Amino acid sequence: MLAHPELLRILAGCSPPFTVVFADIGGNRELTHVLELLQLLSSTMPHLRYVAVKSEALASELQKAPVNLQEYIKWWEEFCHHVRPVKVRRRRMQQILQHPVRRTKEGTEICRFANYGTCSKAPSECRYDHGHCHRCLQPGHWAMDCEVTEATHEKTEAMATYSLCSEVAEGLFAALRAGGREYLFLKEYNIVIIDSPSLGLSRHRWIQYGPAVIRGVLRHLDIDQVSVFSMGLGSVIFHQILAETPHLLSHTHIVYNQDIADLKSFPFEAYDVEVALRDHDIQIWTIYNDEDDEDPQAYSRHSKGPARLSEAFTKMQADLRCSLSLRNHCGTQRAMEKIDIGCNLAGLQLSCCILNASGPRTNTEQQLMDIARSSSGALCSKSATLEERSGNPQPRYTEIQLGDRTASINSEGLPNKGFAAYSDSSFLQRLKECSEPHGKPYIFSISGLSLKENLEMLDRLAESPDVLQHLSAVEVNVACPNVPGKPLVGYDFPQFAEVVQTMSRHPLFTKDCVLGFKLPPYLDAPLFDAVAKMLNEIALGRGGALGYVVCCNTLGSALAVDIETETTVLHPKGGFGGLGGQLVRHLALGNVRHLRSRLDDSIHVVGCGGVATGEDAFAHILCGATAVQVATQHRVEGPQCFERIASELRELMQRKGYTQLEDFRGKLRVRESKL
Ligand code: RRO
Repeated sequence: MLAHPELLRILAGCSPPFTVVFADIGGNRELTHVLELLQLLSSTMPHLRYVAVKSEALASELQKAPVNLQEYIKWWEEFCHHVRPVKVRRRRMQQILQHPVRRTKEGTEICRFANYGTCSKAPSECRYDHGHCHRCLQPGHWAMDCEVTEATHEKTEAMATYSLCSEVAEGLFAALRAGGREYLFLKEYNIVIIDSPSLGLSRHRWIQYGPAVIRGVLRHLDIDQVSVFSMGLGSVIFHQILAETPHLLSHTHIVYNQDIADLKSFPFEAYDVEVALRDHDIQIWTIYNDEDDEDPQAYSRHSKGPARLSEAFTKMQADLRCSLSLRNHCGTQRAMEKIDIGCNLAGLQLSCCILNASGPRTNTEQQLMDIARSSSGALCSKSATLEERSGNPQPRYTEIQLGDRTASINSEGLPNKGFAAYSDSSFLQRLKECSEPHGKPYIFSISGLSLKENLEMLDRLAESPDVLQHLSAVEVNVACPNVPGKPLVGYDFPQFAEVVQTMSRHPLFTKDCVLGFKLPPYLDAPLFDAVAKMLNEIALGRGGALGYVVCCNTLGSALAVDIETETTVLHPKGGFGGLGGQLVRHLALGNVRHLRSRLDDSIHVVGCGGVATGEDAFAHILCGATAVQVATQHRVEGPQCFERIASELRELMQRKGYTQLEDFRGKLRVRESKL
């Protein structure tokens, strides 16, 4: 410390300032050194309240000190005066090394020993140049006699905290001291070269004090944050700063040919670096440039030092890569992986409870392939009729934008490729292959124009084992509001009951093939009662094979009006169509809740209506849904919506501490106030 008081000055620049110091020197130090140290401490650290110092000599002198405070102070002053501190001389080597390496125009290194002291070698024996001044690089004199040295000598002395080498840096520093920070930008210099004489070329000292030196310089120059380009061992100093004081670093840094050389251990905690990267939005570009050289000292990323650093960082990145996609929270990824959003839908195992609804983007082979490849938990086809249908005339679909959400009105009129297309075994095989590695249940939606037509389709399926092997469920749509001349079966109770009773007894429905019904939205409690009663009777009384109901299809008789043209927006059926998306979200939630509370447990409820986010899916499940179908949002966003909604659901569950859907399914709490 006495030999390098500048280090203490750097420490003195810390904020908040030190108030207590323990001077860990040898207890047998000479009294003069101890006093010098105390004086140095009190002159550099004005905020010190307490200094503990090990010194046998001082302890024995203090035995003689008076007890009275006034007398003690006087005694101490005389004592200090009496024991004069002896200035510690810098060793010559250190004096020499405080000067940076400089070369003649021809590129020979100039001897610093000859220039600033004496060189033990004769000029002819010394491998360095003895003929030029180290300061002005002119021949004929040495730096000790150089005019430039004379002129700058005082300045160098005055900059005891650190010295800056090179003329650019000196000019820069002078400008800074004169308050001209703009100089940096005007001259396009933004480089401070720190050449601390006391650290010299010692790797170990640089590692030990380098970060403090750099922090001291930054504070002195009033620089809040820096981007770093570091090389070799400098990268270790950078990592130290990163681990200890990441707030000093801006977002992007370059590490070139990093090396920890022969250091036995890392002078920083790899864990702290990882935390700093994560919490401070910092990225590091690591560049390796192996030197193509036979010299064993030549840089190679495979040599021990670089390899050790790189290994530590590769491990870190593995965690960071996961966390980046999840908003930079390491550990979140692992926690998210533990969250299970799979479900058992009436015996069908779904790895994800979010799936597509029959309707949008389910008509063509390509559209179904896209869903197979997506994160949708199952694959549901467009409602099929026996024969192919082209549907109603265009325009038959419109969207209503409500902020960042979308509602829709459609009057498609059941366009579909026909029963055969969706039950072609080779097509189903291709779908299965697209859904690998885990595969997903295939739900065949049918919407025959009569009960007879529906039964005909069931019969054909039952007769085709090569189709059945791919089939997980048949979802009977009794709720299409758009087929001209065909009122909704789901609103025509006697007919609806007959359809359900007849179809649920069909031999197709065994444990390998589940029967579902897609219901229209109901708007009044007695209707829910009636529907639930009818479905429960089948499920309980007759041992029918009823697996689930979807709540709910679009709300019919919606009308989109064009104010400008004063016409209907849609052309078919007088402009009326089925309302879906955001505008039926709450109606769908109500239907899910109403039916869940009335239906036998063996009949599952699938929520459908206005699901555009993970929160929407969560709400459906909270109301009792086993799984959730997406229709309008699938049409708007495409099949990538399933992955997004699923991950939003996971995030929401993680935030709430849920790990599986059972943790909150159907657990909506009803708030009631007493009068
Ligand atoms: O095709 C349609 O017009 C249609 C059907 Br099948 C349906 O079930 N629900 C709907 O809103 N549109």
